[in-house]
Amino acid sequence: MQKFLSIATAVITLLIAAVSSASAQSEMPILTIAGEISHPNRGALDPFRDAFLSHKDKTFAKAFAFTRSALAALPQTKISTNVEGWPGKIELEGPRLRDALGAAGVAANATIVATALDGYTVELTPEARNANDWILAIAADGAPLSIGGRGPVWLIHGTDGKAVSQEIEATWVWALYLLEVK
Ligand SMILES: Nc1nc2c(c(=O)[nH]1)N[C@H]1C(S)=C(S)[C@@H](COP(=O)(O)O)O[C@H]1N2
Ligand SMILES: [Mo]
Repeated sequence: MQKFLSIATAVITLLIAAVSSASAQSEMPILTIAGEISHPNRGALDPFRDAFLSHKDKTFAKAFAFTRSALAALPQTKISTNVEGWPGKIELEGPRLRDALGAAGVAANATIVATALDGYTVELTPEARNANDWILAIAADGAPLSIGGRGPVWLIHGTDGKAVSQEIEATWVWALYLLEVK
């Protein structure tokens, strides 16, 4: 009986280990926070595995890679915004930029460069970050953002449904995949 129990315990332990290592590898990261961070969850850029980043001449010694579930596990905020030329008001949902940066251990006085898949970049100073309630939207009107759409992540802030200037609109980054901490 005792032998059976210890074998059963060993099997369960192995299963748990298999499931947890599978879940650690089963979902792709969609947003990387790279550079001067104090809570990295991955190491330096690997030119082979990180081919896209490498092709874009990025380098970093450490980073925090967020899967969509990890972003969805942070407290979620909804904002609404409306821009001329859009079909109407849209509601965006995701974690606060502040919370994601906090999880990665980004200093409050750091400047951040946000880069999208199409190469569009926006620099966010601490002042710009604090001036608005920025979110890392992962869904719009209840539907997940997609790659090929405005995903994987849309860096944006609310405007209380009011119209915004082109200047403000230009600071919102859709197709975001990289935040570099300077
Ligand atoms: N990835 C990405 N984000 C972007 C842009 C872009 O070209 N690529 N253009 C910016 C500018 S200049 C504006 S005005 C708005 C454009 O939003 P639109 O796609 O609805 O025109 O997104 C901003 N975010
Ligand atoms: Mo624009």
